[in-house]
Amino acid sequence: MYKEAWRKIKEADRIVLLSHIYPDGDTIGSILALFWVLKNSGKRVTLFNATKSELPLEFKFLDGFSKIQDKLPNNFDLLISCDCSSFDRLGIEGGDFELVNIDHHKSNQKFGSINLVEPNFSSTGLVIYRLFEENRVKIPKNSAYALYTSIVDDTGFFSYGGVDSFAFKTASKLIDLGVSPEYIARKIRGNEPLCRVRLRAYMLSSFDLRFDASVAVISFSKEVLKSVGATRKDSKNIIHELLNIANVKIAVMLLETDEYIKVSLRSDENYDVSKISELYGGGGHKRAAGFEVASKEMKDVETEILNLLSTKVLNVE
Ligand SMILES: [Mn+2]
Repeated sequence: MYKEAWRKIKEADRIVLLSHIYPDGDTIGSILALFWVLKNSGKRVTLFNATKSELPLEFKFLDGFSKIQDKLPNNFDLLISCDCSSFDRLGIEGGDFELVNIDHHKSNQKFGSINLVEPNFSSTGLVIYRLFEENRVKIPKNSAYALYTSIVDDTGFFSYGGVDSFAFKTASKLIDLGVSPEYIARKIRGNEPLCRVRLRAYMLSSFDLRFDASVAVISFSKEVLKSVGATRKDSKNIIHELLNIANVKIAVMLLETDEYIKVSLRSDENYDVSKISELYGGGGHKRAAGFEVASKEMKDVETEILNLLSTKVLNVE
């Protein structure tokens, strides 16, 4: 598969690299890592994200970040999607085109003409790394920085479930290529926007505990988001802090937007929250999953999710 995917990519001249809507460091790092390799080999490459205003700015230190645009070129030979579990996460219209789908979500819907999906890898950056390695592609320093960012962002700096020796070995090889782990950690963690800090302060003073304090829940209404000046992107990964509380097994975050309620779930190793996201057509992993619910009140969604968690995940009597 890795050889076939690379052959397909080499045949194309005009290539668009697609990251998913409401992007994270994995999808951004993956497209930027591919970007420099393809650009250096003379391809015409476009970096695409459909929700440009939601780009997390802590990744702006990566070379090429400012080239990410929300318009597709009129003509192209090939699309490559990175870290997207379903076609609608790309934010583009369907059409008659070739698409290489590179991902690591077990819920991936294999919507590409070629699907390079590794559900046991902890980030898509690792799939890109394997693609380069299998095809003996030399990795330039700016791509190495992007891949290292993918790896650390999707593993919470090597601390979430799914981290294995492959993640560490790859990180080690990227360090040998010149990556500074200290620089990347400082750029990502030391650039927290004030609105995010305020959103966290609200969360820590307002969350609820349920089921003998095994589930922590936080809801961010539109009013709350507005009062601290935060948007959806500022809530990214914020609920890990609730999962860190002693005894908490599952953390739930609800976030209200004009169109829907966004639900994020995190759990410890004994609970599979992807069971819930599957019921809503969402995606994710065993310990980190998410989905959106339209046309319902936030309070009702919360009650519904807590009921489902108690019967399907916690198995509370
Ligand atoms: Mn990912």
